[in-house]
Amino acid sequence: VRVLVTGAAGFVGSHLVPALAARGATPLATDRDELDTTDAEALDARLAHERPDAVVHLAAVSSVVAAAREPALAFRVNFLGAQALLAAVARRAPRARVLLVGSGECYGALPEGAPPADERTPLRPRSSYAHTKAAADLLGAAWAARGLDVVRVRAFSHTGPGQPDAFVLSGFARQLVEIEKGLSEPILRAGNLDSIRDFLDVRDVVEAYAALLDPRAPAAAYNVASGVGLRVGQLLERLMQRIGVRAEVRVEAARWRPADRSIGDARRLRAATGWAPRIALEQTLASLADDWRRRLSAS
Ligand code: A2R
Repeated sequence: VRVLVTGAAGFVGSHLVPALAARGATPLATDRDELDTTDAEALDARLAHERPDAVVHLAAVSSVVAAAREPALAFRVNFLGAQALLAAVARRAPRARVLLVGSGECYGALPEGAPPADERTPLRPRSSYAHTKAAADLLGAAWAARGLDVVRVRAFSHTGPGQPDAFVLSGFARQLVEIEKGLSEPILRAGNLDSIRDFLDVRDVVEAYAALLDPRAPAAAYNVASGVGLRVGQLLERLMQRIGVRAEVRVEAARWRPADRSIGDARRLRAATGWAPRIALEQTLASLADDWRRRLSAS
């Protein structure tokens, strides 16, 4: 199976490409320099040339903060990029399965006491990032209704080795390892620690994506989630214990967003593919710490 991956040089792509190869697939990895997904002609030519069996669309403005800073760019890449990709697939590889990678953020904040969001939960996106991803999800549904084999993934938070420090747990791990190495004062800068998040290890997430490429999994929307919500502050506490450093936590206005609650129900994914997360949170936190120790010694 030949799988074209957009945004393959990013965080998830760098885990997905080897995972696909390990399963015996042939990943056709493209990064932004060789395939700009906002360039409809380039996409069309690439699809015509490769005629892949499947496409995993990762290319995106992937951070909530970056999308808030430049919403028009985020729409161009996340929504118009998805449109250009789906149109090119429809023309050039109409039987290919397309995994449109979206976000659990498209459900917005779960009310206190509400169960984890399943795929029938209404989309109530609250940030520019979530708006672009919810719009791309609806667009994917429209193309599916016209007969394209589109799987809409709604991935909740994920982390692991290689993640940029703009993402919360990776940013905490970097700061704590800097303190451990004596590179900075024992002060940890954070945003709102009261948000509830559902975290998976990126290595479990890419296994879910690989499983969803199996044509026996019905084309639909799928949450990729652990089903467990934890306070960001509690995650930070566990990371401090894991790394073995204490720091004074300073909540900074620039990082602060109102607290919200995001937890996903992935029973549909489990039923369709047999997927289950394998990596315990403690192992993810340990990998993040080791990765930052490596990255900071290299630099
Ligand atoms: O912005 P860069 O230079 O880091 O490149 C990113 C790339 N990208 C693009 N690729 C092609 N054409 C574009 N117009 C374009 N704009 C950005 O997509 C980056 O290499 C990749 C996305 O990777 P990350 O930012 O590391 O995101 P991550 O965490 O791997 O997330 C993958 C997907 C995204 O759709 C997220 O929104 C979703 O999972 O959660």
